[in-house]
Amino acid sequence: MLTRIDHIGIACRNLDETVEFYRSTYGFEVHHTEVNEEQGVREAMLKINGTSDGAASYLQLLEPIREDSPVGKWLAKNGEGVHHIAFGTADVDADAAAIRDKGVRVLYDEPRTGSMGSRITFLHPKDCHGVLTELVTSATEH
Ligand code: CMX
Ligand code: CO
Repeated sequence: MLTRIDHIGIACRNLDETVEFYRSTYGFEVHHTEVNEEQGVREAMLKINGTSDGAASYLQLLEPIREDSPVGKWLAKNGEGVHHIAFGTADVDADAAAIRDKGVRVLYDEPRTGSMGSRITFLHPKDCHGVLTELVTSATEH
């Protein structure tokens, strides 16, 4: 079951400048940063609020480390902005399988590693009314 908005993914050209915008404009602080080589991004997670199940909601700021990565390609075409939304679930495997059975393309056969040791998969935006949609089980939940 999808129980929360885990994060909103935002594509940016310069992670440090974008982090500073969110800090100075809204007061959001960086909770975690990492490079995810497989996804081709350098990223910062800004924690917005904790939830009762031990997980949380974040903004995920994403700077591409390769032009041919999903975020690099998207930035070249669209410029900076909202890249994807991510729903949180305690069981990404079960939810991905159930959604695949409804005819929506799930991009990975098995969930891959996302921010902070989470397990993630994606639904094709063309099957989701134009929204690239991620499913996340946080490390605290698996
Ligand atoms: N939101 C909405 N539509 C998108 C999109 C996005 N983020 N990215 C691509 N599309 C659309 C394109 O506009 C294009 O539409 P048209 O054919 O109408 O022009 C179509 O999808 C194909 O786009 P493309 O540029 O040719 O890109 P690809 O097909 O090579 O890749 C996708 C698209 C979704 C398969 C790829 O972006 C992907 O695998 N995404 C999942 C991984 C990811 O995004 N990782 C970064 C985030 C990591 C994290 O969150 O931790
Ligand atoms: Co994400």
